[in-house]
Amino acid sequence: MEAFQEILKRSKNIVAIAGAGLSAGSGIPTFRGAGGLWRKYDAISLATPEAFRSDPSLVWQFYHYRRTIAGQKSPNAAHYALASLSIPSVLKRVAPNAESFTLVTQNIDGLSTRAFREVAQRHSLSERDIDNLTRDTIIEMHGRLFDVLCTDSSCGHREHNTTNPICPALAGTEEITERHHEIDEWPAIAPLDLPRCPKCDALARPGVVWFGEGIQRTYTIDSVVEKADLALVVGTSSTVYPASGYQSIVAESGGNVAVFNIDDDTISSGRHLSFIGKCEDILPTALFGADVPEHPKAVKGDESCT
Ligand code: BJW
Ligand code: ZN
Repeated sequence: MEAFQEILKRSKNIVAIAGAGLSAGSGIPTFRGAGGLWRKYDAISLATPEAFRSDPSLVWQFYHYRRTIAGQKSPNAAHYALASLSIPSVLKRVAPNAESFTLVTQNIDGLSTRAFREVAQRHSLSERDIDNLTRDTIIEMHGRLFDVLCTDSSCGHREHNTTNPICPALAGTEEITERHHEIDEWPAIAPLDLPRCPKCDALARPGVVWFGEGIQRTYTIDSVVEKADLALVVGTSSTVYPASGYQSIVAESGGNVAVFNIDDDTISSGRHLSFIGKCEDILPTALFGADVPEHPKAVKGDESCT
């Protein structure tokens, strides 16, 4: 902990690379661990563009289920700790030499952005500053669960839509998805009854990044990772490219890497600090020592899900 805090004090450009473990403490399932989504559901049938082209009904049911879970959850102490670093005055306090902090999250649940908005409002930031800081300091590289995207590339309309259910035909299907992990047990919904683009009425799709698709804001991420001299790797198995490579890029350019994970298997070899345990328990103290900012709404550990 002391070594980490010394590193933090001299770091100039800090990047946090986050994965599903960041939201586990909020009760959102991870992908690969015990109870993970890819242990129950077949990723190739549900999280690829080919799957959506061949059966949009199945894919929409899976994402409706995920939207229903995420919509009921709240940020935890690890989300708030990272969110606080996006506030320039707080960053200066914990890392006096820091010129930048960026969170690159693989998570699509929107909890990091929600935590940041709450923290920023408590610091009395204007809505304009909140929007600018959100754009500059939080990158949701695998898209957003509550974004909806038109499938007609000549339209390309994307919008944020938190309505649940997003269309009447999906109402109640979350219970079938929860109970039946085999997709052949799920109902068939006609494409015309699935979400449609509000601009051109073409079929709409979830605004997330599936296997084989390019990630969001690649060039920005590359420049953030290339200049970083400290990477905080929080709750990711580091198995999915390109996020899996970011910590090595930082280490190879002489930067420091600190890993926060419940499992030491995910920690790659090489020079790094490791904090083994739940990030929602460890990260706030690692960053703020005895001065952890209060976050009255943070989810408590007993709601966690790994
Ligand atoms: C805790 C905790 C607590 C638990 N505290 N810790 C062959 C070789 C190499 C690469 C490829 C390949 N074939 C294809 C590829 C590329 C592919 C890829 O990497 N596949 C691998 C699986 C092999 N990548 C892509 O396709 C990406 N695009 C791309 O690369 O474009 C160019 C390209 C295309 C094709 C070929 C080559 C290049 C896009 C990836 C999109 C990933 N999409 C998903 C779904 C998004 C939408 C959705 O959510 O449904 O993103 S998959 C899923 O995995 C999701 C996650 O963001 C992502 C990463 O998982 P994450 O977050 O690490 O979760 P877990 O569950 O794996 O780990 C959780 C961790 O938390 C664990 O370590 C726990 O121990 C820990 N933990 N509780 C701290 N409380
Ligand atoms: Zn459209």
